[in-house]
Amino acid sequence: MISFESPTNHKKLNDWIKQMAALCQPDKIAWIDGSEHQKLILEKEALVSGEIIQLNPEKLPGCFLHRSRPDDVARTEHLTFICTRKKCDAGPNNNWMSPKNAYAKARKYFKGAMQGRIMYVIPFSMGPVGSPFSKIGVELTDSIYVVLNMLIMTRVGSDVLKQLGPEGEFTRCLHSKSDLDINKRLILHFPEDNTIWSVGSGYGGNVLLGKKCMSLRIAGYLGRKEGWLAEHMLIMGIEEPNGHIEYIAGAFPSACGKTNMAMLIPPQGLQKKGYRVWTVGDDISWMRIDSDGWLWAINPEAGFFGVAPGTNSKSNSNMVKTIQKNTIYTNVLLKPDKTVWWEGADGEAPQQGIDWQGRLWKPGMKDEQGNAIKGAHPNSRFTTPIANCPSASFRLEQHHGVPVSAIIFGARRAHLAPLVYESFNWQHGVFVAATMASELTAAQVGKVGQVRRDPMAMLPFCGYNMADYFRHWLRMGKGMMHPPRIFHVNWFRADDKGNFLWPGYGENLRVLEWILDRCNNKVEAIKTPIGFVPNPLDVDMTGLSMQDGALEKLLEIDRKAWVEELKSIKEFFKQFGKALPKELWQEYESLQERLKSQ
Ligand code: GTP
Ligand code: SPV
Ligand code: MN
Repeated sequence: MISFESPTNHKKLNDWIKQMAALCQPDKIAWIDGSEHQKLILEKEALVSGEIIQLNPEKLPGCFLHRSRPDDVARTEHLTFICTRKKCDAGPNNNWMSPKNAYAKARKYFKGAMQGRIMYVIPFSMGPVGSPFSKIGVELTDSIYVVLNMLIMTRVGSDVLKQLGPEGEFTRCLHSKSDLDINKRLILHFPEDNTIWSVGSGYGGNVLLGKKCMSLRIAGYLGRKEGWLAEHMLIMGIEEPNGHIEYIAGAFPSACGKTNMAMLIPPQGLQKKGYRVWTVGDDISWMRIDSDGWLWAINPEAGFFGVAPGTNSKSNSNMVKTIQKNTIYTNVLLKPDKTVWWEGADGEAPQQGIDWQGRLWKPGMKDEQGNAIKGAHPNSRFTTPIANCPSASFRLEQHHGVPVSAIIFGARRAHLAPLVYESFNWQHGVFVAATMASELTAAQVGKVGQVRRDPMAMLPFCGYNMADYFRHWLRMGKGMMHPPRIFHVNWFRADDKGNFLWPGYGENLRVLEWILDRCNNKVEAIKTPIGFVPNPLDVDMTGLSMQDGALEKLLEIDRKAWVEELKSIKEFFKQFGKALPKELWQEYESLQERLKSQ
C-alpha cells in the first residue's frame, strides 16, 4: 500500500485517501496547499507533459491553452447518474443507478487507473472559508489540468484543512481521467454518502467536481435537508447613483447568458442615469433565509468558467479585461503570436492558426459536408479568477452574502415567451420556473436548438426528485418575510426569419430597471393570463432605436400558442405522478382558466 505524509489528522479523510489510492494505484500522492510556489511547479510539469501550452507571456501573462479530446468537450448528461438507494428519490429526470451497482461498475474503471501518475489531493471550500454558507470538499484527481482549474474556481489549500479540523464534514470527490474513453465514462453522485465519482473525462463540468456535481447536485440535496437553496444562478448588484445597491439572482440554462448578465455594462442611452453593475457570481448561487426574513445569497465559486465564443469588447468588455491574465483557455484557436481567438472574438479572424483540435486552420475552411470548420469549439471556455474582473463585487468575500430582491428565470426561446413578465406571487413564480423551457445549446451533448423543459434551469443539475425540489421551493417561499419577486425573461425571441428581436447584452438593463421598479412598487403593469408585462412606455428606450412596434411584438402574448404550451406542461407534470405538489396543478388550472376567459 502506498504511504504518504498527511498535513491533517482528520482520520476519516486520511483513511478515505488510503482506500482510494489502493483502488487507483497512483505512484505518488501530492497534497495541494494553494501556494503560488506549488502552482508554478505544477504549471511547469503540465507544460512538459503537453497538457497545457504557454501563451504569449507579454500579451497574456500567466495564461495557458488546453485542448481536450474531440469527444470530451461538454457535459455528458447521459453518463451522469444520481445513485440513491431508492430509484424514486432520483426522480424521473435523472439517470439512476443503485449505489451498489454504480460503485461496482465504476470501481472497474478506477482500478489501477492512476498507475504511473500522481494522485493530487485538493482540499477546497465552496464559499468563503469559514462562512456559515460554505461547504468543504476534497477532490482526488490524476489531472494537473483539474488541479490548475480548481485553484482558480475554488478556495484551495491549507486554510481549508484548518477549517475542516479533525472531524469536519466534507464531500468526497474522486476523479480519474483514466484513458479518457467515452465508453468508460461515468459521472456518479451518491448524495446519501456525500460522495462523487467521475471517471473517463477531462471536461470542465464533468471533472471540476466542486462545480455542478457538488455545488448543485450534492448541495441541492443537502439544501433540502437543511432548508436552503443551491441554484444555477448568477448574482449581480445594480447600484443606483445614490449608492443604494439591489441584488438580483438569475437562472438561465447553460450558455443562455448568465455570465453576460452578471457583468453587464449599462448601454449608452442609460449611462447618464449613473447605474453601476457589480458581479457576485455568474453560475451558482447558494441562498438562505436570514433572521431578517430576506433571502441572502453567496456565490460558492471563486472563478468563472465562461463560454468563449461570442465574448468580445462589445458583448462583454468586463470579461475581455478579466481574461487577460492568469487564465486557462480550453479548446480555443491558437494564433501564430501565441494569443487566442474564437468565433465572435474581437478583431478579424487570423489568416491562420491552430484550431481546437490541434490542426492547421484558415478562415473559410469547410468540412466534407460543406459546413464551415470552426477555429474554436462552440463550447470552448476560459477559466479565470473573479478577482480579475473590473466589476467584481466588494461583497464577494463577505460571509453573509447579499440580500436578493428579485429572482429572474430566463430561457432561450425563439417564440412564445415574451421579453419579460412577472409572476403574480411566489407560488405562481414557482410554477413559472417549474415549467420553463429552453432551446439546447452547445454546452450539452445533444441536438442544438431543440426545445426542452428545464425547470429553474436545473434539469441536469438537480440531485434528487424534481417533484420534491418544487415542494422545497414552495416551502422556502412560506419561510420568508420578504420573498424576492419572481420574473421570467427571454432575450432570444426571434422574428420569422430567425433574427433576434431584442438587441440583448447591455440593453438588458432596460428590462432589469423595470424589474427593480416593480420590486419597489414604482411602476404599474399590464395583467395578462401568464403574468404582469410592462406597459411599453415604462421600458426606458432612450438611445435605443428599434423598429416601430418591435417592443410590442416582444411583449406580445400569443394565447393560442400558450394553450398549446399547456399540453406539453401537462405531459411534463404527469411524469411526476402523485409526487408533484398539488399547488402546481392548481396553478396549471388557473392558467388554463385565465387563457380561456380573458
Ligand atoms: P454557462 O456557463 O454554460 O452556464 O452559460 P451562461 O448562462 O453563463 O452563458 P453566457 O453568458 O456565457 O452566454 C452564452 C451565449 O449567449 C454567448 O454566445 C453569448 O454571446 C450569448 N448571449 C448572452 N447574452 C445574450 C443576449 O442578451 N442576447 C443574445 N442574443 N445573446 C446573448
Ligand atoms: C454549464 O454547462 O452550465 C456550465 C459549464 O456552466 S460546466 O461547468 O461544464 O457545467
Ligand atoms: Mn452553468
